[in-house]
Amino acid sequence: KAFHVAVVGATGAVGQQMLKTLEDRNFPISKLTVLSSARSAGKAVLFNGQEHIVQEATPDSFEGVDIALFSAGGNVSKELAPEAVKRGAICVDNTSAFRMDENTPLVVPEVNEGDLHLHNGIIANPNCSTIQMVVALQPIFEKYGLKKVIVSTYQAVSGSGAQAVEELYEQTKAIINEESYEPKILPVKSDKKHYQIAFNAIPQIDKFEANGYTFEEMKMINETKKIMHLPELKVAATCVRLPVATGHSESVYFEVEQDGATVADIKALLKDAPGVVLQDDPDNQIYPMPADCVGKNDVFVGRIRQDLDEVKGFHMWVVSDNLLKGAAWNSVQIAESLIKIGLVK
Ligand code: 11C
Repeated sequence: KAFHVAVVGATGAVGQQMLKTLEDRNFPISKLTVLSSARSAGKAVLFNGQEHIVQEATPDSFEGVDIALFSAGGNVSKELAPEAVKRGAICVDNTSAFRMDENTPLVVPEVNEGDLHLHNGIIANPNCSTIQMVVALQPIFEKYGLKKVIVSTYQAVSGSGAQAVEELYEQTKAIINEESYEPKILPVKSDKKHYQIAFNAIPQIDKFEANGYTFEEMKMINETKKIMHLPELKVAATCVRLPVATGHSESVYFEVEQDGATVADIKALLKDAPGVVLQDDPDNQIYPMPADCVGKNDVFVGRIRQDLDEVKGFHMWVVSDNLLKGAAWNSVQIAESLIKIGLVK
């Protein structure tokens, strides 16, 4: 069986990767509808070598759509995902609009595919930095339990969209050529101040909440607990933007519950874990790096070490393509799971 698929936000950094991922997976599509906000309507996108003109998304755009993949910002999802559901579509939403809604499953197939059964028309796709961390933590949790997670991230600018990638390139060129370049996009386009990202590190991703954490940090904390069904898990996060175009990296410290876990045990678990590639051989300088992970769907893990003071504490380095497993691939993977389970009408 093939399905009428709509991609909302088709011209964006994630939307483009969604189209490519649908192509690469040979997803069973009978009809493709490409949609966007009014700003990008009229642009052309390519799918399987054919040009499709992007239409402005309206409630009626979803007539006859079976599966809608949303990545055009939270406001578009809030307004239009319920309209798509009313018209019989099942929606996979890659924005934060419904992630913490208790009636909406938040799904990473390697971790909680079963939650798809609880859907009410919308399935939320988690934040990119959360996804790659939980894929690596889940096999460890299943065998040894999990008490505490402390993560520091090293995030790529494409997480902030195509304009941020452009800013990194243009700013880097300008600085090398000793020309001036005024930062306009990063760390957060709509915030008061903007800072240089080229040759820099910015400890702000998304705006600040009243508690001193950023929204990105709170997403990692709250989404991890929801996806892993561990409301009591202790999680802390510090999220930092680096001048990397694509590929988020994370230094993850975790404490397990059971006694007796060793580095060799954890490596053995991760070697066979779904969606994980173990790259951990310090003697041969083998460890994951974003430049090697771009374009790949997996989560890459290395640098696994036992903490020197806490016997149940471990450190690991987790890298993944934020636009693929962090967004487009996880969304398409959810859609594939929905079909496999028989949840698409
Ligand atoms: C970033 N993680 O790297 C963000 C992008 O909630 O889907 C993804 C934002 C989201 O800036």
